[in-house]
Amino acid sequence: MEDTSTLILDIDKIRKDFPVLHQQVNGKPLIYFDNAASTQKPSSVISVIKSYYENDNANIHRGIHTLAERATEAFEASRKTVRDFLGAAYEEEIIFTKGTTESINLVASSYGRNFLDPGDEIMISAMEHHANIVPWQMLCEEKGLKLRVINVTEEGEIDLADFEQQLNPRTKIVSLVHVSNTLGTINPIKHIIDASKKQGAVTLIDGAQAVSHLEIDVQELGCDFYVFSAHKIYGPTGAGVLYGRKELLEKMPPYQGGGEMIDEVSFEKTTYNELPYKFEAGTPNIADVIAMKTAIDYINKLGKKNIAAYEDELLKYATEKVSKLDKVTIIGKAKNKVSVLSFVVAGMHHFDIGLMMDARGLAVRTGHHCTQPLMKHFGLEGTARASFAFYNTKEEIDVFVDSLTKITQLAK
Ligand code: C6P
Repeated sequence: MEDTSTLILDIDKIRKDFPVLHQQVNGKPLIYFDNAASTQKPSSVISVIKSYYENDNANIHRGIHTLAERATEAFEASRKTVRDFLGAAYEEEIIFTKGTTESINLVASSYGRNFLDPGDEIMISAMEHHANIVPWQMLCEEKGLKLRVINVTEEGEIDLADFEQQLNPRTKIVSLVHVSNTLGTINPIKHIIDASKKQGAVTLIDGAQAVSHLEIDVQELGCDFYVFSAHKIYGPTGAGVLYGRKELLEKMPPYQGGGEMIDEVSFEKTTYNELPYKFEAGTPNIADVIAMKTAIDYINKLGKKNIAAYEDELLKYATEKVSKLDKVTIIGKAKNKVSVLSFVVAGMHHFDIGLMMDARGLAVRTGHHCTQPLMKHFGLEGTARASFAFYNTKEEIDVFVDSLTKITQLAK
C-alpha cells in the first residue's frame, strides 16, 4: 500500500531538524519514544533562544530602549501566534504561564476560590493527570466543595452515561483532559462542554497532550479555559498557556501580586493592570515564550492534519505488532486515540522493561505517568508507554517491537 502521509511529510528531512535525535545511547542509535513526556526541539527553536540572549535580551513592557522594545515585540508576537493556534478571539485571552500545571492552578485559585461556595461541585474524570486532580482537591478542602469523578470504561474511554448521571445543578466546574497522557484516548470534549454549559458549569480543558496532535478551536469548542505546555509541542520547558474567555478573565482577581500586574500601587489601594497582564506578575520566561512561537510556526508549516495522519499510521502499525506479542497487554483501547501506546508485560515490572529498553537505545516512559488513580482503576502500579511523534519512523517501531519481543522472553 502506498504510504501517502510519508509523501506529504518528508520524515528524513524533518529528522535533520532535530539535533538530539542523532546520537547513540548505550552504543545504539537513540530511538526517542517518550514524546508524551516531552518532545524534542527543532534547531529553529534552539536558535531563537540563543539569538534572543545574544542579541535582544532585555526586560519587557518596561523599557523604552531598543532592546526592550525588540524583546517586547517578540514576546507579544508569540501571544498573537498562540491566539491563532487555539482559534481564540482576542490576544488578551492568552495568558503566559509556566505550563499546564500552573495554568490549572491559576484557574483553581483565582476562579475557584472566588466564585464557588460550600456544597458546590467540581467534576473531573478518572483519567486525569495529577495536575488536573490535586489543585481541585486542595480547593475542595479549603472551600468545602465536593469533587466528583467520571468513570472510565475498560477500553479507556470516558463513561458518558456516568458523566450525564453525575452532572447536576451544583456542578460549577467541569475540568477534563482532552487527550489522556497514559491511554492516548481522545475524549468527546465538545459533547461534555455542551452538556456542562447547559447546566451552567464552567469548563476547563487540559490540552497538554492534545495540542501537538489535534487542531484546536476554542471558540468552536466553546470551553471557558484551555491549557497547555510549550515543551509538549516541540517548544521549551518552563513556558505554557492559559486560554480563558475574556468575560471570565475580566471578572477573576489576580493570581499573584507583583510587578507588571498592577495599574497603580499605593499603600492605601492598589489597582490592577488590564488583561492579559493582570495574570502575568513579575518578569516572565521571555526567551522561552518567544521560542514557543517558533515551535508553533514549525508545527503549522508541517500542518496538523499531516502530522495527525502520519502519527495515526505509526500508532496503527505499532498497535498491530504489539498486540500479537505473547504476554503483552495494551492498556487503553479507545476508538479515538493519539499515538500513545501503554502496555504491561505479564511477569515483568515496568521499570525493568524501561531499563532493558534503555540498554537498547530506546527511550520509553515507565511508571504511573502522574495518573495514579487511573492506574488503580486498572489494577496496575504502572505501565510502559511508547509515544510517537512525527519524527519517528516505522523502522524505529520495528526495532522497538523486536526489543520488546526479546524482553518478553525474559519474563517469568
Ligand atoms: N505529562 C507525561 O509524561 P506540565 O508538567 O505542567 O508541563 O504538564 C502536566 C500535564 C498535565 N496534563 C497532562 C494530560 C499531561 O500529560 C501533563 C504532563 C507528562 O505524561 C509528564 S507527567
